[in-house]
Amino acid sequence: MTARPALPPRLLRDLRAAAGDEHVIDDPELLASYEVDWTRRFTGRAAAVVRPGSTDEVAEVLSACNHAGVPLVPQGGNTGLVGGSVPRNGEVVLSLARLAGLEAVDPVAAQVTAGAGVTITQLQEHAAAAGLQYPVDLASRDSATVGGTIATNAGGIRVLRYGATRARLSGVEAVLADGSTVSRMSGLTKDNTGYELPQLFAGSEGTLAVVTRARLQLAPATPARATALLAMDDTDAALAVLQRVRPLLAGILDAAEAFFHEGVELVCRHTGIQPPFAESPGCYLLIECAAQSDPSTTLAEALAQCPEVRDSAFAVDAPSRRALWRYREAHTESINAEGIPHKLDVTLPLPALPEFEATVRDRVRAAVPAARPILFGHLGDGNLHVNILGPEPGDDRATDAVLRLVASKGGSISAEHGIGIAKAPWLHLTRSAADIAAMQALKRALDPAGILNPGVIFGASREMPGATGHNKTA
Ligand code: 2HG
Ligand code: ZN
Repeated sequence: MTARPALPPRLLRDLRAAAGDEHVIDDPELLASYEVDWTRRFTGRAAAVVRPGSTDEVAEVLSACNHAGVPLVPQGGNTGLVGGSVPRNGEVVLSLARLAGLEAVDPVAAQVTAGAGVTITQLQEHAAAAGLQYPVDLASRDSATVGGTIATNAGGIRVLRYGATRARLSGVEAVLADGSTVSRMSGLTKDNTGYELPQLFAGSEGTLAVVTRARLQLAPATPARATALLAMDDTDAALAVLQRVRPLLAGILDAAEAFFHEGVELVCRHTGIQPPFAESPGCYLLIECAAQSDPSTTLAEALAQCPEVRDSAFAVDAPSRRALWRYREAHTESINAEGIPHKLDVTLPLPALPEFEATVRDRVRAAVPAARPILFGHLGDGNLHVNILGPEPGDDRATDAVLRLVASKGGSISAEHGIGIAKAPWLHLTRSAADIAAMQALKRALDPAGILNPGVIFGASREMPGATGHNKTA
């Protein structure tokens, strides 16, 4: 790892004046947890961590860094999986954790204003207390934050019903690289007055602006749930079931998740739980319905129409449903317990997904014979998480093979985790040269000095501002 760079003394003074002495951290021991990501694959030195407590303080921090030409890495819950929220090259880490304000729910508009540092669990509990729900849901809900999920347009397990984070955004307040604040927080359903900045910032991975607050659209609560774990011969059969039940479960289908023997074996070994079925099927499909009143009869009747189902487990009460979800949600932690994975998060057009699933493991092993691929994901969205254990963190041969296969089948190299640092070299596989040029033009316009999350999305290309590090005034 590179040595820790010192900040210019004047900038250090400005950061302390902006956020307060105790919220500028440069003690190496205290910096450590901000410098490594959740997978342990991405790590680097920070010059310092600054933890502003308000939008105005964020604006002062950005203005000072912009003036000094010192880059920042915005960080929320640090649950990202593509290296976009940890420092690479001595940047300042801008932690948004203290922006944790949650205003009262507006029950008429079913909206709420939340600070960037509010966690998804806090937001969900707040919405539930008002008889509503925040339907973006993901396994990292206890740590992932409003700001981070907007910056990455996080998806999760209910996208097939509610859309990803972008679909929840009624407004955003954000600070631009020069310290100016843009704000679209009125929550108006209709407002066609030029470029919609909140939608532009969603998924921009901290490269265009720093989100400080958001106005979020909630949904009616769906307290009654029913969950089925199904054993299928293969992914083709799982897709056939999904196609058959979708119209029968219209308006109540909340999740359709797939996983495979390799993952269940790992989850059982890691967590100590028993496999769900006596015989391991070719594909597991987890279906959940949610409604105002008990959806279990509707779900059971729909599944009775599906001859593809070989075996099933059904759950209605919360502990039994949690037990079924555990097979799916414990994948990430169980993989992490085995080693440092390469994480690929891809979408395929649904008709191409079964063949991809059937061939991708061989492609991985052809690239790196000792590699162990583990697949799981959000079947309803055509989104598979291809985790690969075995290759060294810097060995990209298996990644290259998988992402090229995805591109050849008309898919995307990132369904929900974003490009970050991890996938920047492959962006060109599924975005055209014109697309990339337009995105770079936006980046240059909003962040001419390149201080916001340099290297993320576009890589450290020489044409991009800020690509060469930050020694301007050091
Ligand atoms: C999930 O769907 C997350 O659980 C994480 O997107 C996926 O660990 C992964 O690769
Ligand atoms: Zn996912």
